[in-house]
Amino acid sequence: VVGEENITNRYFPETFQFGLASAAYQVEGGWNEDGKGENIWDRFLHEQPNRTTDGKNGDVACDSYHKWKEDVELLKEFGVSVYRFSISWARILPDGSANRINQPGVDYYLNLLKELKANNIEPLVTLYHWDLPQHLSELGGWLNPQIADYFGEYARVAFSLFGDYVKRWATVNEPKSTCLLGYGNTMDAPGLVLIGDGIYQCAKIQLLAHAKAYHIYDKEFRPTQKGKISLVLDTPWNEPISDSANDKEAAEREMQFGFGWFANPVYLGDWPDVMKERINNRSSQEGIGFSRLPELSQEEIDYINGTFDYFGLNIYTALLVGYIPDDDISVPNYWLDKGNTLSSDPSWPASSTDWLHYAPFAMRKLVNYINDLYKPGEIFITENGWCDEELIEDPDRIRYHKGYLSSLLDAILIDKVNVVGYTAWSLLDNFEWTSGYTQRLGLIYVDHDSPNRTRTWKSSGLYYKKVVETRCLVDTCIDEI
Ligand code: PNW
Repeated sequence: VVGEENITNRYFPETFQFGLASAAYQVEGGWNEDGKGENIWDRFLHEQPNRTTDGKNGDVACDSYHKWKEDVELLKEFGVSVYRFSISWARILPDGSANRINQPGVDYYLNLLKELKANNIEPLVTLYHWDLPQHLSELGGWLNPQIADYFGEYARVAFSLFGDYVKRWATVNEPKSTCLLGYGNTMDAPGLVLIGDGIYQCAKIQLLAHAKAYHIYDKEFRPTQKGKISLVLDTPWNEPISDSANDKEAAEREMQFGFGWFANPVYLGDWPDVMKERINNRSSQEGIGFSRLPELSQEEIDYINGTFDYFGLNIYTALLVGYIPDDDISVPNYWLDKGNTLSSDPSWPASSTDWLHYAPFAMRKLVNYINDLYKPGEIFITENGWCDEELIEDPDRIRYHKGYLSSLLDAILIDKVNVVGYTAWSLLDNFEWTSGYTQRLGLIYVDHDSPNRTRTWKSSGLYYKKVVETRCLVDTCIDEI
């Protein structure tokens, strides 16, 4: 299989950090316990249970709100040095506003952070993994520019309460997913369909929110806490479907619309040119007197540009991208703005979910692309994982992590890209958004029918534990230890 030629006895550098990742709504449960406020996912799924495949929600999830000690125990058994988790905004600020702090929620995260510290596991803390406080959604959510101010206040509270424990922060997780799935189609909360305009406003406001949190950290906390802060972006690797100039250009445009949309303002300044041109042109052809892509003023460009200390990357898969003519102006729509056909190669093994295929070369190509174009200094792989249905013996997940980690090793050892860590998605089989509990990405199996949410090691978990211990991917060098 492509990418597996080089799986030999090579070692990850001593300083490379292995870890596991999760997110609050997907694991915590305790949705209304001890003063937690309601968030958009609580509201979305309580009102419309049919949004998920199995009709289930995150009310209990993996019950990590009660089982956090057991989670840390598992992390310790893995031997990992980093755990990526997210804070539930409404658990510490029930209305989203810093005027009311919920102490039991704060204590939950302090307990978790102290337990991690006692076990020598560093936290990588995400401030926003999609669970906006419901009150803020009623103010317009990510369409209201003032949400960036609320986010800044929330970030300040988090830095001051938890910052002594946290050396690596992520502000927002996958703003593209928040905007496209939450505001562009009915997939995610809050379930709005503003695919031609709202999604672009959402993007701008999330970038301003990220930048606000970055500047607050930079000025008020960095001098004493000395941590790093960035945001987490995701993209598949976009491979042209043929060698034709049109398809190559389409693949690059796909990167610009799907990744540069957020990466360019933060790492280079301003939206990608191709987005500005196409959306402006199409807006005027549609009869709109301004671009649906809101302009970034010079002041906003300067405020957002450079707000990173590393590059947080979620990478799962690859796509084949093909050119289609840009002549359909029937409706204002992101997918038409971008153009392109997307498909996957029949030779890439499929997972149980349609968007995810085994394409390990994607890892090496993408980290090189980022390193060359954005020059972030350091890259941290914040998510990478495989999806199946209900397996404890899961050889395909072993193949996945082995293949992608080998591809990453090529980038580190051969291409000299500075990738400093990897948190596999995910520690546990958790609430997989609109797939409910039917799609599983954990390295630890969770019995979601047992009141205890019993955790069981999968064969992939045992494999990853070996990798962490030996810093190597195959038995031949595992034997050398
Ligand atoms: C991630 N893609 O989203 C999310 O951050 C997690 O919360 C989620 O559980 C995980 O994926 C698995 O779905 C992505 O198509 C979904 O490249 C799709 C892609 C990337 C990220």
